[in-house]
Amino acid sequence: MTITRKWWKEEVIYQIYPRSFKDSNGDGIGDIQGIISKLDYLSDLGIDIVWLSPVYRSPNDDNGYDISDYYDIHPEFGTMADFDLLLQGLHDRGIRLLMDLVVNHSSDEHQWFQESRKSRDNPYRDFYFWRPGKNGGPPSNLPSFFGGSAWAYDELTEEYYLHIFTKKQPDLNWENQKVREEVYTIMRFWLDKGVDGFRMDVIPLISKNLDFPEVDLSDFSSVIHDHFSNGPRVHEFLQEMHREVLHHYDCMTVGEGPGITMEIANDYVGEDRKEINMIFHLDHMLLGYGPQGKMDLVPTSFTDFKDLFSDWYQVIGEQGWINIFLDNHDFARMVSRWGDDDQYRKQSAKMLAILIMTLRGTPCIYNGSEIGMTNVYFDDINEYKDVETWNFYREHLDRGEDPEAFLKIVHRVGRDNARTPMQWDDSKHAGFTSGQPWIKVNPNYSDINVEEAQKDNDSILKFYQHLLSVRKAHPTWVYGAYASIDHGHDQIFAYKRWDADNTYYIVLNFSEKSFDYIIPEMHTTSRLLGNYPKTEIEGDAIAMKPWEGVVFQAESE
Ligand code: ISL
Ligand code: CA
Repeated sequence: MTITRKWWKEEVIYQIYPRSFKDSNGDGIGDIQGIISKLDYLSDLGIDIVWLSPVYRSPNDDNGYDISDYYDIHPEFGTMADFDLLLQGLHDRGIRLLMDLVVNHSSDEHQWFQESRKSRDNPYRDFYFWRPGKNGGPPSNLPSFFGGSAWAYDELTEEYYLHIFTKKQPDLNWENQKVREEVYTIMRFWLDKGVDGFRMDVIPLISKNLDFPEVDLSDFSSVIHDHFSNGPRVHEFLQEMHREVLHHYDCMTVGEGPGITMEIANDYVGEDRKEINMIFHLDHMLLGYGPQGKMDLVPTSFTDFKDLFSDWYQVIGEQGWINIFLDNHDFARMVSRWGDDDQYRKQSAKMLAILIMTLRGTPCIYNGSEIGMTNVYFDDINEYKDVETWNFYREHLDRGEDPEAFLKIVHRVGRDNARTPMQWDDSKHAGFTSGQPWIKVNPNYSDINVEEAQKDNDSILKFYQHLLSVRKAHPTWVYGAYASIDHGHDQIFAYKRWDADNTYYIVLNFSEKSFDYIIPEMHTTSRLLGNYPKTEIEGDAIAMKPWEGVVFQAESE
């Protein structure tokens, strides 16, 4: 079998978090007109596809991942006319647009839920999961992702409804065919407008185990695997969605979600499955999260990190497809997490960019990481806005634990690390807004910003531009085979990508150490690119510099 060629395997995605990208009217909130004002920036960067985090009408409990009207634009972001202009502006530049499809749950302010809660016999009752309580408490001990119970009591009808995320994100009942039809109608509406596909939020969660049994709370990740994800009808639903909607359009789909493990990934993305095209699996992103999740960090090793990339490559094979990414709006900034956000920020951000662009999978760049934006280290909890951070904070205080210790964890894993405003220049609030930003700008904006990066030929931004254009000219990076080299090495991540015509050796130093390194089994090569002006080679050995990353191309043998 050979890999089928598809545009969505070759192109590069750029994720925009609209609230924090660019504010056009001074209210401190990024908006669609703001994005429109930066279209040439996106085009110059060389990306091919924009994934837009939700811009639908929303009470904004979870920054737009709680939708109250799937056919309307949130007034803070603009109007449908603005949206149409954005879509046109992107298409004019040859850039595609992916919408974020958040249909595991809606907002509790969605009209469906407003009806549903009215009475036990309301026609919309079965759009959600309502259950009677048990022994004076919730129907089961199922925990929510963001702390507390996944069940909320509604006095009006004296029953509980299910919410895997916040109370304001009730889970939609996909067992109900009317719900599925509503979702398909929403999808057609956006595809008919001309959008090019969807990123599907927590897609493995849409089918539930209807028994809602008691669960073992000592290990949250097994609750995800055993109870939230990959429910009994998930593949049936996705195949129906494909048949009813996707199949009729030239579009792409990427499923996000906790619980899609490598053992079952091809059930979602295998070509013969007719479900979705690719997934954002979270294995490397959840690395180091302990039994109680992200607030319970445990040590991991560099080999664990490398193993994941190699193992995923093996299991996906030529059947399916995945995304390659190191950050998004739910996690730390990649340079802070896997690189060095201090002395070697530039080198390590570029080295990580090489990794993203040279593994097999569709790369995704999160806005701001192309200029090496870092985590934010606020020392006052009140500067944080994320509902997840606040829910965990309250629980932490309830347990009588130290608030300072909590802040330290947030500095590492808080989602707001990735949600501070995009840093455009060194003017007040980084040129993001002329008003007061909804969340504080990272104080390092005077050094780290787009304007600065555009002036500096050696910037991270320029390096991304270069890498993206090189990737376009080297299809082996897209389709070629992969093999890890010297896998046990403590600092080096080295691998080979090849096909019948070309071979590349990629060698990445994940440390600030300098040392001589010989790439085992490397044949005659020339250096194609790297994150230092030049790579020092003596005999067979490379004098690796801190966080150095190099791509060698084998000369034809
Ligand atoms: O953020 C996480 C952990 O802190 C992830 O586990 C995250 O909850 C999970 O990947 C689901 O994320 C998606 O759905 C959520 C939303 O809050 C996230 O922003 C979104 O990416 C609920 O819609
Ligand atoms: Ca605005």
